[in-house]
Amino acid sequence: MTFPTVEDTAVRELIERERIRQITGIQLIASENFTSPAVMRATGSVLTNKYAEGYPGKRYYGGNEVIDDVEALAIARVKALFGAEHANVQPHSGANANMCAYQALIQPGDTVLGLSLDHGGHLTHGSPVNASGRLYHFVAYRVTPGDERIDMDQVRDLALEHRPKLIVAGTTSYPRRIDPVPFRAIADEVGARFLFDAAHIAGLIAGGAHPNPVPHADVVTFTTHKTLRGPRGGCILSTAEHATAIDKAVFPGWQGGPLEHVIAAKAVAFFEAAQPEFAGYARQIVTNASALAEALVGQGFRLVSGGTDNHMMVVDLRPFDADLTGKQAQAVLDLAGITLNKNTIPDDPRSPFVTSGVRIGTPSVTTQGMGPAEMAEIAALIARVLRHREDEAEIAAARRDVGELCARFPVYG
Ligand code: DSN
Repeated sequence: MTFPTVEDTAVRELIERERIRQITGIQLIASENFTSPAVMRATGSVLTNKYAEGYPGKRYYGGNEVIDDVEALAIARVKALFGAEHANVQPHSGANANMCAYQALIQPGDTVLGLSLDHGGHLTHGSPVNASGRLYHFVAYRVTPGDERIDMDQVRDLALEHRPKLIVAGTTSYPRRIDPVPFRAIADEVGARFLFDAAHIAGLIAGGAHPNPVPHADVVTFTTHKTLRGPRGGCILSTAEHATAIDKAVFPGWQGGPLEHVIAAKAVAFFEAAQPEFAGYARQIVTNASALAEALVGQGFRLVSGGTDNHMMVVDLRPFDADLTGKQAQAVLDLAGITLNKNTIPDDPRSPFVTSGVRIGTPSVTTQGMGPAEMAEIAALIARVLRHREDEAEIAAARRDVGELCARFPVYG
């Protein structure tokens, strides 16, 4: 054995500090979750040692007979979970999955319709600072000024005007249900492909709490670590028609060696999401989000679009306190052990680094076993900290209450 005998205590201590931060604070970032010990075991396994460029049965390295079985198992499980004809489980992230999907479906310079980043879309839906916006000609649809929801008439008008080759649905900070059917109809009307980015809601779809876009979309991309509660990573589902193009776009198109330890952990997560209790978990995420939304409104906050149908809400802080920015709210709530992220609201007068809003999600607290009663407690804690944001003693008292709440719901036993 030639491993060092001296232990790297610095990293061990940092991991322990982060573990304590996670379990003693309220985790409300809509794109995060607590993954299971089984998922973490797979992620930390010897599979990290193996190179496996290629696909099961077609590798560029020897010794992949076990790895082939791991990847084939992950593929079979995710296809069954979502009813997909084809799956690629290799994308390292959701951003990679989207870039691979674009490469498979369209050519550089082609026109694509996607939701504007500042109205809830993702960087990879054509932001000019992202490769998607540099490689492709994105035209943005936006939420309406009135009800702050995606307006399918506007999507259709833009599609008829710009004749995109691809229409992208799916969001990163949009609190409402997205129906894939009208998107498919518009794509068919203008001869476009249809990509659904299900990164945020993959777990809600797997649990039957939101409509499944797989029967309607050419390609569905998602991340495995958000509501789906798996390891950090991405995945692409497609019709059989696009299978070869998707696989070529992932490898050798965008990636080299796949992370087979993460793919094994994805397989574990797909297994867990297929268990009957996962449907209850997915429903509870949505129930908790509704309860938290209602309680926040009761505390004087305005919610973008008036509420939520999914796992998240976007809070417009201005009616609560016109001077309070999202940046300040995030920072002071961090001091109280409440973790969320600043977020632009539609047509935000403040910059994305400052913002007038915050985004709040319920996947993590639901994994901990919290329910509507705790959502009311959390809303009261958020309002208390923000009302007394200059008062160190009050923030410290709230921090203690946060710790007590979390201690009642120990996520890892
Ligand atoms: N960063 C993710 C989120 O928080 O929604 C999207 O990639």
